[in-house]
Amino acid sequence: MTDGQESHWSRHLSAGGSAAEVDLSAGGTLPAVWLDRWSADPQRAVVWDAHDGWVTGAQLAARAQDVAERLASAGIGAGDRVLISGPSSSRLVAAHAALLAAGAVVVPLNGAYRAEEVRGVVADCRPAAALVEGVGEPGEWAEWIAEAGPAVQVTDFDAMELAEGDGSSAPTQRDHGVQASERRPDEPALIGYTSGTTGRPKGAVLSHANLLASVRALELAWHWTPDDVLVLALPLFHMHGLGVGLHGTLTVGARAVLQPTFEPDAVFDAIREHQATMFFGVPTMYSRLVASPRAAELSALRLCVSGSAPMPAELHDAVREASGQHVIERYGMTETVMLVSNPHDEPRRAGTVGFPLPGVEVRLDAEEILVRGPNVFSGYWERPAENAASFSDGWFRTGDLGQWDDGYLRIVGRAKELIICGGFNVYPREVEEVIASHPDVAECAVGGEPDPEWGEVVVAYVVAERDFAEDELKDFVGEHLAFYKRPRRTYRIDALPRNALGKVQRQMLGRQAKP
Ligand code: MCA
Ligand code: AMP
Repeated sequence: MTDGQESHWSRHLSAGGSAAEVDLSAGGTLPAVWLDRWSADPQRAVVWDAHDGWVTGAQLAARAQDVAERLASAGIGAGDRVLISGPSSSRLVAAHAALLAAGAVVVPLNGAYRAEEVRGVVADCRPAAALVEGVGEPGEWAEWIAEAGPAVQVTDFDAMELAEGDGSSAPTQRDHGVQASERRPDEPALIGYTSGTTGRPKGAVLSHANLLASVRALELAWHWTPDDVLVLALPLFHMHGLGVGLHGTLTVGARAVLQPTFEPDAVFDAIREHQATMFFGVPTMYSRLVASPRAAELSALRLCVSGSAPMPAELHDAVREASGQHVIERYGMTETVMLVSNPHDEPRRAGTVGFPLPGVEVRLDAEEILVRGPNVFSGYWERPAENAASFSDGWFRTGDLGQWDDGYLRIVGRAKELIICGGFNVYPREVEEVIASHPDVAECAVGGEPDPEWGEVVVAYVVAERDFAEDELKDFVGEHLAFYKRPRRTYRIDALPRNALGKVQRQMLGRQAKP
């Protein structure tokens, strides 16, 4: 950590210590901390969902114990990958806790994934089981999973009618609080998939220590306490909702109101009914909240945090004018969980993502942001070549470009080919491969166009013998990939702009487009 970075946190941590003295590993692992909390204060409400209302620590622990026993009978234990996907619910939370306590490596998947995306992940990480519900049409996911991994046991969070294992690798059935205490911080805990620049899914392997360090840093930076109530309308299959919102809540011993979809009115109702104190969202959510006649109700919160995509300065201003809230913008990645945040106590600067979080070191290499710290993953699952390219002397190359602005980090662009639409990441290559498979497309390229509501939207440039109806390629892509990867517009062009080496020059694409 540079001197400047460390002295910032020395001034801001309520403990008054230097960042180097802060124990980001306190408690050992997430499941150990959670189960300790649930047994110490069993009647305390922890998460709320519309089906079950407030669920206590004792109830979560009992459900997690049930899942853990079924996992054990099925022979699933330490190191086994297990897919999990479904709308946010307390049952999903209990299943997630059970998996972590059992030492399984959780692989959260977006429920909007289509066949090719699901099969790609299954083929890559070879899971032992999949806990999925409320995703796709009935039976679709089971079929897709079976196509790529015939031995994978597919079930839902509660039924858990997993086949009996052969006993050879079955962990003994015992209290999963004991199991949780056996987890080592350096064991893998979670694999977060990203499509990557090659179009092939790649899984970022995060250890228990990585996940814990990140939430401990946020606990300090955002003064997160057991008194906080978070309205959590982000999906629990990406790092923002899961690694920040849920893990933070459970680790700190706070409470969360889970909402399986984002509806501004439901957010305002939750703030009122549950005396919520915090909201975390992507910029698109803030633009919808601020457009509501109820926007002033955000003023009841003590903290609003935005991330996953850049928040425009005008949106910061609009939220402030409507509600008095000065949103904390922060920056993170699946591979690192959270890295940098605007401060709690000092001025928050719109257009910047703030200071490196406690324990995190950030440096710039020709504008590329490089990071190091206890929260940073150790590599992608079985990708030695990509791992070698992703790290330089132990520093992870984020592919994002930044500049320092009086100690605050400003993100000024991306070196990687990534489009962020409504907080969801889209890698052009993956979409291009699908569009190129259309029989009437000779060549294509995919890019991002600025958009006031979504930040960026996906657009397609095609070389073809005929025109395409407005939604034709959008619908075609939607048959193969999740909804947010569909191009919103299609431009027919004469030829893709290429450089002398034949590489498509994406920055030239917009200029080629015909109206
Ligand atoms: C919905 N649609 C989208 C998106 N969301 N299209 C592109 N990109 C999107 N993000 C489509 C719908 O299918 C529909 O299409 C049309 O847009 C209108 O949908 P609408 O009902 O308005 O959308 P919604 O269901 O209200 O969803 C908007 C949303 C959602 C709530 C903002 O996109 C969302 O949950 N985003 C958060 C993603 C997230 O969690 N990212 C964190 C990644 P049609 O009309 O054709 O049917 S983790 C990360 O990035 C790192 C770690 C970090 O720093 O946080
Ligand atoms: P993901 O791969 O889904 O974890 O997305 C991580 C990427 O989201 C980062 O590499 C950034 O490009 C982007 N990102 C996250 N937070 C911000 C932010 N506050 N401002 C700009 N970009 C962000």
